[in-house]
Amino acid sequence: MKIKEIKVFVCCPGRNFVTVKVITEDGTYGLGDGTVNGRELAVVSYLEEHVVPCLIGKDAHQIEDIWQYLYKGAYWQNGAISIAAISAIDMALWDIKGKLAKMPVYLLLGGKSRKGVTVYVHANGETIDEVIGNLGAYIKQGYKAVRLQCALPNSKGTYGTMEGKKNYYELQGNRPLPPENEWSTTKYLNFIPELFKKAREKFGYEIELCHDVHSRITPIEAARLGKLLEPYQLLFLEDAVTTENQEGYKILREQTHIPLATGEKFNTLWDAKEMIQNQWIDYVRTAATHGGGLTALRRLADFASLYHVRTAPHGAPDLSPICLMAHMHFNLWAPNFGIQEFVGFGTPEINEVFQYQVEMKEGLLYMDDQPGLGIDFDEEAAKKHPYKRSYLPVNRLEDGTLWNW
Ligand code: GCO
Ligand code: MG
Repeated sequence: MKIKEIKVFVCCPGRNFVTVKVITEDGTYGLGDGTVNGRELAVVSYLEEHVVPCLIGKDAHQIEDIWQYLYKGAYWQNGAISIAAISAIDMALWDIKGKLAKMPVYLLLGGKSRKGVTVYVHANGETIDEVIGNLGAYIKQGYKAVRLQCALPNSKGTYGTMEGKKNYYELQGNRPLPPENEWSTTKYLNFIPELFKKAREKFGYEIELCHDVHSRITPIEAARLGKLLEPYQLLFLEDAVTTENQEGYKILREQTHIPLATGEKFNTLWDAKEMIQNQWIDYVRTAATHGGGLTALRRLADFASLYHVRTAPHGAPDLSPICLMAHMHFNLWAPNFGIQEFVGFGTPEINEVFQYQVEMKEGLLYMDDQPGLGIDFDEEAAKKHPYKRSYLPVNRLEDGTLWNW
């Protein structure tokens, strides 16, 4: 089944998304997400200039060969932009394969390992009381796992909080230049354990809790945080330390028994190889959009399963609903699936552009069985929301030193 045309879209229904549509000679089409937050047009250009011309006329069924062709064949294997482009094509090809086979993609992966997909949602806030209030509301709705993030008192912007805005999706759109946040590790380490103490005092130990450090501290500081948080029995502590140096997780692992998660920025299995095979982490959080699509995630999950590492795919607002749907299939299949990050059902603008059906019951997400990934993209609706240049914030220490955001 020959590939006839590939269209690349970038739209901003509240935030920017890069969408790929691969169309075959019989008119069947598949969709993929290639969004790299703050660098969207680099992926568009990589696809349009360097990928699309090579794929016209190729057999859409040969997913593995196309993956290798775009990865090994480029010579420049790695990198966030090129992998996002490969990921988008890969998702679209699985979507096509499912549609042609008249089967949901999870059946092609090997079938269901579970009835639904357990998710964790985000309770954010400007104060501990606000976070606890939001946590209570999620528990009432039936969620079984919640990530807690709280603004540091007297700080200029804290990751994961809403800066007083209501809509978490909008927050990451429309920033024509990078805003600047401020960071103090001392303030953070002194403050954050109180959040979890209060959460456990109020809601007990049945609700699963997690927290994202966003790679701002060193291994030994993270070890201290891990110890401080141990009494509150987190499901996991995410991105305690940057991952360029995988050995950082060894130090952390030796000091604390808090479960560790990382991987949202991994582009290949090799980025995670040492941490997984040494069992320094418990959850690998790589997303289909940033880790090479379903073809690569499948391989990552199988490798991780040898070492008791579970999958917990990244599901931030900058991953489009196409990625969410790809994850639904992956999560239903992966025997070592752990949990899916979930930021909710999308705004009316997002849902006007992307049509998909997921439903939450008692903390698990379900979808209807549809051929392929089960999502559609409305090109006309997307045109109403043109791309807006937008950046993630940058972070500085109180003395002005540039820090990880
Ligand atoms: C998460 C992530 C996100 C990232 C975002 C960057 O755990 O959900 O850390 O919030 O910051 O995806 O684009
Ligand atoms: Mg994260």
